[in-house]
Amino acid sequence: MTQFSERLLKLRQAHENLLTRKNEPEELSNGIYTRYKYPVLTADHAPLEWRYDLNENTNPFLMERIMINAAFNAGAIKFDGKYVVVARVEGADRKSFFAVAESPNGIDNFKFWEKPVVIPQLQEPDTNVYDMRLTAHEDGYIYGIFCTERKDKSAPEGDTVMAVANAGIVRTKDLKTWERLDDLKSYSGQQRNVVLHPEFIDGKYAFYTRPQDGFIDVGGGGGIGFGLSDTMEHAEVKEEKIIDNKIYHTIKEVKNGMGPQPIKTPEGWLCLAHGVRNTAAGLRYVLYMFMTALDDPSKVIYSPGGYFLAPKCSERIGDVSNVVFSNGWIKDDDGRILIYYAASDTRLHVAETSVAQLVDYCKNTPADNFRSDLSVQTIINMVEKNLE
Ligand code: M1P
Repeated sequence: MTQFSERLLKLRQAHENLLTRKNEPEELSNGIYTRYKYPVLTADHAPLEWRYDLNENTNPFLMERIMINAAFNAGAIKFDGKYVVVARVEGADRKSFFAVAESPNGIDNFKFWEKPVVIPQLQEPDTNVYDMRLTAHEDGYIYGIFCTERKDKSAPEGDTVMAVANAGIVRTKDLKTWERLDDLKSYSGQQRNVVLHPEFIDGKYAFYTRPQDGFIDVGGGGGIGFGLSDTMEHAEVKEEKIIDNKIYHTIKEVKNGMGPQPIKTPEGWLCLAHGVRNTAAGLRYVLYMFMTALDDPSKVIYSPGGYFLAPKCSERIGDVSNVVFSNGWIKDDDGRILIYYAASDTRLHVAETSVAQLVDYCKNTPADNFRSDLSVQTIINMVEKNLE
């Protein structure tokens, strides 16, 4: 056996072991959801064929020719009985792209499809694309709303950082061929974290938005907005109503953004979002939840206080540390919900819960009263109830 074949065998074995590793639930959960021990997707899950030239003549050292840096923020959908995620994969060249991975059970054995997703380009190409939210809309299409980033044309000469973010839109019926539609047109600066609601509202397409003044800073904008569009082919949101604002001294003090497409329950729409606050060590991203009215998804009916899920242990460390971010979850017919959340812009994890647990969480978690003395009172109320 040549050195090349020996190395290839080892690489294939290690890859197979990683892909087929059984995941394990944490022993004692918080009762709200159960985390699983191993990430479901990492950079190392990328197929060897993406990374190595497997021809001994042209790659005698069997070097990695294309390095993959991370696999994280993934949209998710149950498709043909499989648990499917469309992950944000980032190469060593810093470019993100989308790739589909599927699993038979949603908690392990995720395997990328043969090739990454091809996103057709508009007249002005995307420089970078990321964070796709998947919505199976009642119009029959699966839509992917993602962030498209391009250099800011108004940047002063020599500024190599200024960028503009907007919502790109694709649709598909098979997750293989994606039709590109016009980017979302809105009138409130830049957009990131845009999500399509799965049902028509007043006969129109409904979008959750996140208006922002700058690329990183939301500035005077921010909050989760809600707006309607007549079409998807030329989506345009003329008015955005802020339905969940950023608030001083909370987990969403700096900014927030919708996570995945909301999940319908008999008691309202379950919404998962991320909130960002500042610390001496930089921004901290956590997940939080709220519920909106069944007949009016722009009306928040339950708003549990504080975070729902925050970075823990190894999740805290990565390319952008102290971040959890979710843009995908899947509801099974029996009410089980799998939440796909990424840790520190590096790897993708899963947590398991159910509709019943999340509705209970939203209805019965005390709301934020915005002051320490009132938080103390909330605890005392609970203690007194327990002493009764
Ligand atoms: O780095 C943390 C996250 O930052 C952005 O989210 P937001 O627009 O809310 O600040 C996105 O780039 C996201 O992909 C990333 O995980």
